[in-house]
Formats: sequence, structure tokens, C-alpha cells
Amino acid sequence: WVEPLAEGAVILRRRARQQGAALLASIAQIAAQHPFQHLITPGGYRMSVAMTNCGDLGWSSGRRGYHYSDVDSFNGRRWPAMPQGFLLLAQQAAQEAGFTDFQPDACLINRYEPGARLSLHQDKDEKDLRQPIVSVSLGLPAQFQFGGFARGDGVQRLLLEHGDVVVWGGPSRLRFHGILPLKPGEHPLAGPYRYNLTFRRAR
Ligand code: MD5
Ligand code: FE
Repeated sequence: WVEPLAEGAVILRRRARQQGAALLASIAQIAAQHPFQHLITPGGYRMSVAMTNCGDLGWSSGRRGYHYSDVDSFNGRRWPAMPQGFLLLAQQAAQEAGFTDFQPDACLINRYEPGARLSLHQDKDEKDLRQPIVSVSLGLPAQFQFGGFARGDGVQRLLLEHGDVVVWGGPSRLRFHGILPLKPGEHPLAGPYRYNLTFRRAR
């Protein structure tokens, strides 16, 4: 069932729960060829979140900035195709939230270990910001911070749990957001981690 969070943003609680094990198995397959990496920010910091990608394009960060690339800088090879189940889930969730014809070409896979966090930021490295972002949470729960359109605006907190799907579109596409440091725990399917799949139309 669809629960509006803000204009353009809806949460589909537990929407992906029944597919959780299959999604995690696909993540493991992708990571076997394209390992999770702690990327370096343009400011020179090592990210506490580890990342890999699938789809035509993958998000990356380095000293020269943030960008999308069709190859993994770890091994110079193209990212693996999005598994059919990833694409179907992203497209169905977008549709349920009112976004038809969502054609993601990038899926960033974030892995949070205990203490890992994502500080407040906006996602604006994509060409067409009218396209929504679909995010799928798996494994350990995390506190999500959901802010306004300026860094200093107040933030709402939202607990994101295994199987939760959020569609960020319309004006909410450009809200500041982040993840508070992950609390340690053990998830029956994901072990000590939280994973997040982020589906985007990058170009
Ligand atoms: C996560 N990842 O839980 C989040 C899920 C990232 C990232 O933020 O950039 O990898 S995506 C949450 C999101 C995306 C776009 C807009 C908004 C939230 N928003 O307006 O709040 O690992
Ligand atoms: Fe983000």
C-alpha cells in the first residue's frame, strides 16, 4: 500500500520483502565480479558506505568529482546488466507511485556496515531530474533523514526496514537526505549489513 511522505515521494512499506532473498543473492553475484568499494570523495575522504553498481551506467566518486561511468574503475570492465527482477521491481514500484515509463539505466548498490553513514546531500548528477529515483532497503534497519531544499532546513526521520521501497519524484527528487550511522545487528538474510538499491535514469 502506498503512503505519501511528501509531494512526489511515496513509501511502499515492505513492498520487496518477499523478494528479499533473491535480491540479496543477485547482489552477491554482482559483487563477486565487481566488489564493493569504499570510494574517495572529491574532498579526499574515504566513504564509510561501500558501493558497486549494475546496469548500463554506474555511479562513482573520486578526486575529480562524482560521475557516471559504463565501466567499473576497479577492473575496467563494464557493469553487469541489471537482473530482470531488479528492473521489474523498480518499474512496478515507480508505476504504483504514479510514474509511468520509468526506464532506469543505473542501479547503485550501497552497503552499510555498523557505523557507516551518508551525510546530508542532494542527488543531482542525473541529466533529467524529472525522472524519479526508486530505492529499495534490505537487511538491517536504518534511520533515514529527509530534509528540505536547502542544507539548513529541518529534517524528518524515517526508519527504513528490510523490503521497504521508496519512490522519490517530483519536488522530492531534490530534497536533502542522508542515513544516520548504522546500528550494529544481525539480519537473518543480510548478516551485519544494510543494503540499498538505488535505481536511476542517469542519461
Ligand atoms: C540509501 N541512498 O538509503 C539512499 C537511498 C544515495 C542515497 O541517498 O545517494 O545513494 S536514495 C534516497 C533519496 C534519493 C533521492 C532523493 C531523496 C532521497 N530525497 O529527496 O529525499 O542508501
Ligand atoms: Fe542520495
